Amino acid sequence: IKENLALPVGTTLDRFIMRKQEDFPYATGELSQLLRDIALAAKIVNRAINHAGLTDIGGAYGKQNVQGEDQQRLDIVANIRFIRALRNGGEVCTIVSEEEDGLIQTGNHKGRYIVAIDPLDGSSNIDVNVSIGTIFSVYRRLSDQGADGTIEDCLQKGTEQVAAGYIIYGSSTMLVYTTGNGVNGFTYETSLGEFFLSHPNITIPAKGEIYSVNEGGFHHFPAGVKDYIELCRVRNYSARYIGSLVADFHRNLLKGGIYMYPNTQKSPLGKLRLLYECNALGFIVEQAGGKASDGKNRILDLQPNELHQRCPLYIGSKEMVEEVEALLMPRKVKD
Ligand code: P6P
Repeated sequence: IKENLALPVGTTLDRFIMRKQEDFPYATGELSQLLRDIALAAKIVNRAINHAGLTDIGGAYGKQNVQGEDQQRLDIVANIRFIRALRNGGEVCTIVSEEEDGLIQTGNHKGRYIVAIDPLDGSSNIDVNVSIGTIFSVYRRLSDQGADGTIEDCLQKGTEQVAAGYIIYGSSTMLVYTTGNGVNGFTYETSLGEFFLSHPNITIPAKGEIYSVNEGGFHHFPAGVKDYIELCRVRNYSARYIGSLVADFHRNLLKGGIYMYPNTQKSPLGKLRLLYECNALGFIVEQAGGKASDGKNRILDLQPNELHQRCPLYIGSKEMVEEVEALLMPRKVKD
């Protein structure tokens, strides 16, 4: 299938989605419609972000989300926009959002899909004009159509994803996604209101010379991570950490590199969320030839037990992730 996917750069997202749907004989178009719904919301959120400096939409909202994080006004706007687009699209029965404690039932009882989403990750960077992103993950429901989706529908392993992607609102706005057949990137042309294929068949180099980690936590990291960071320094790798997961991930995906958010004593499972951050980026990175691990296990194999559970994340170039995993293996005590 990959061969005939070589659509020319400049193909619109719509045409690309239609073409990929043709390659799946039993596709009914519902997933295609879902992807269009996400792209629509992305255009609306992009406009809100670009005007944040000029409208009073920036800054803190004065409330905290279920994570205990100060909600930014744009977090709320993005959350509302993606939920509304998915509800109106009709394909999604239930949504898990970083901004909401429990399941969001759309009322689309015939909807066959579940979406887990971080509507605006890294939003504390908005007021300082640093790139931010939306991360999403799509599952087929396990429960029968005709009612709300269930918690079991939402706690599926990452291997069960049917699609995953992110939008990066940066120097240009891009949508990068996979439906399990490679990774493709689309750049938004605001004057036309269209996403155009700009990065067909993205593959991540097997190794790179960029490492992304908050070295402020160095003394609290597991020994294997400290050893790996020391190796990166000795090898004169570039330390690049924007503090915005989507921006750090996107750069490493294109150039090669590793992003690490380790566990510490204070945060034994790290900070990042399995359902709508680690699983989505894990699916994408594997489809691009990379690797995503919690330090020991493949991220996509982890069985979620609760909606907002956290996990440590080591993600990026395959050989770099494997090197950290090796250093994190329990040391055989020399007898
Ligand atoms: P720290 C942003 O809050 C975020 O979830 C990711 O986007 C980012 O990579 C990470 O947290 C930054 O966390 O602890 O390094 O500030």
